[in-house]
Amino acid sequence: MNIQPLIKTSKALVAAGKGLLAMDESTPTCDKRFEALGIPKTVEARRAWRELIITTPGLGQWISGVILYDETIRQSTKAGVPFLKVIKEAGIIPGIKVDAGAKSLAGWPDEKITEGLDGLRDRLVEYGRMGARFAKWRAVITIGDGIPSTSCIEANAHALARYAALCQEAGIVPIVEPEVLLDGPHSIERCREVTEQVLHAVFAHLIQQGIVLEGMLLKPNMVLSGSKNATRATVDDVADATVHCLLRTVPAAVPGIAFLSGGQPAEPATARLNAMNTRFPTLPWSVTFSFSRAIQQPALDLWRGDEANVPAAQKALAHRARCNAAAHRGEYDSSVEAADIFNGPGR
Ligand code: 5MM
Repeated sequence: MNIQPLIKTSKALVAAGKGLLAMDESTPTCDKRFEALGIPKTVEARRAWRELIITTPGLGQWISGVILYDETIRQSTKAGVPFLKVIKEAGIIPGIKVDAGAKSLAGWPDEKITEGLDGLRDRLVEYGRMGARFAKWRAVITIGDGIPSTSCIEANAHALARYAALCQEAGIVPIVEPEVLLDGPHSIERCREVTEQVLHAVFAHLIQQGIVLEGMLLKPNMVLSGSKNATRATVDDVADATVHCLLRTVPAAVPGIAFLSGGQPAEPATARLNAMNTRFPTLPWSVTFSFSRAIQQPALDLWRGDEANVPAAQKALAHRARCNAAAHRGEYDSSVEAADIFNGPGR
């Protein structure tokens, strides 16, 4: 295995002032987001939305890598230019979601196991030939009465480690995404306890499978109060709980941590990332974003499937990318949030 390219790509993905944009929604997830806004659930609408994202002016200033879906990595712009060419010309590294989704875990009716290991070696070879330099696999952990079970945590941690080993064998950087869901009435303390337990298990399995920690990235949830908990943790509480949890679980050899947004509204997600970087300026890893909804949603709300709205939607997308890039540097504040992205002073 040639480790150096893996290390180089991992570092480039979490370079200062940059983060990742997840645009790897599977068709059912994309349909759900489109349906809520009355956008047609068609291949062409998905293609047009993804074209809007990757052709956003200046995107490469703030976005290091984009995570694509199998359908998307094979698509082209309306003018016939392959998406992969557009992405590379924007100075952005292409990546690919390779899991086959979270399915019911046999014997544990309220829990999920992510599938997709069968045939993964061959799929990685194909994606690597196409130009993907990193991959992503998401495991889903639910907090509830008596769950998560050890069975669920162990099964998902093992699958994540097997996936990561296959990626590194293929020369592809694995992004390891164990997502503890926001859904439910649980407290921030419970979220921290579960996230810590999950990350301990994930790194134990990664080490057992011989993963080169320097050539991978972690994509975790932030530690938050559950969506139905009446007590809302402050921005600083979230930053402190999240960083303390990560310091206890993530080896310093890992080059970067790129958070998922998990259903947080866009601005709080940015503010929480910023607080981690301002309150903990000397962390062993680069701490950045790999958001989907917290970058895409404001733009999708504006686009609504209408070509006339493309410039406004691209402006909104660029704005969120720029705000999150500022949060990675610990430089996000109300002036960055209020700035007019294409007309105001650059930052
Ligand atoms: C884009 O959503 C991805 C999952 O899609 P499917 O459920 O359709 O497979 C997801 O992995 C995403 O990359 C991350 O969860 C980050 O997205 P959010 O919206 O949490 O930032």
